[in-house]
Amino acid sequence: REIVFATNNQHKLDEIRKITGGRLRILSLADIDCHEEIEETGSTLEENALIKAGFVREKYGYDCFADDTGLEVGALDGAPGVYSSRYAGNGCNPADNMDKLLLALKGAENRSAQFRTVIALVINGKEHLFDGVIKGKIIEEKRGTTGFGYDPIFMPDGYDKTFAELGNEVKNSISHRALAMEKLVGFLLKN
Ligand code: ITT
Repeated sequence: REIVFATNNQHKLDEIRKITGGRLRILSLADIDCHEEIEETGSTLEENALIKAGFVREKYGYDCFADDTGLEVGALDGAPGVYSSRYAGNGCNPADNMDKLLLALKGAENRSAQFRTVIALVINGKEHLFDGVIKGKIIEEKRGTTGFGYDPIFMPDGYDKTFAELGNEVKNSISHRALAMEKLVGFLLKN
């Protein structure tokens, strides 16, 4: 089975392809000659995931899914959440985002956080949502080099290493994205 994954994030594409293995053929936006930025104007992960998948369905005619992910920090009432990619400002890089978060949590006792991924699937004229959550904590400095985004400061519960230290194989077997993706693959293989 073939389906388009609407993302401009190469790391997400790599992870999704590893998670699905041989079960689905994942086409990228480049594969369908879509080189547009899709504006994320929603105020929830669900809305943004639906905007991205719906855009490709409407403009390019492909069945499609999209992933919107946020890091939700307990002591910050769930921030940065849907704003995770621009926490330190539009066009900022992951290091800026992590520095801002470490500063916001300086001296904080409650360092609990979770990654949440929402996957929206638009297929046969219908929309479906799948989600995945992993709980953990924000450590006090960056550690590790694998993965992307906030991985160097996020330590999943039950581990004493960050996602960026655990490596791709471990991350892809327990992550928010893997949990949401397993639901999507299960749905597609059943329907
Ligand atoms: P899209 O094209 O798919 O929208 P994006 O990078 O803009 O790609 P999001 O809107 O979902 O993705 O933004 C979420 C931000 O959270 C993203 O910029 C990353 O820095 C971070 N992020 C997402 N998934 C992550 C993961 O698995 N580990 C660490 N950080 C992650």
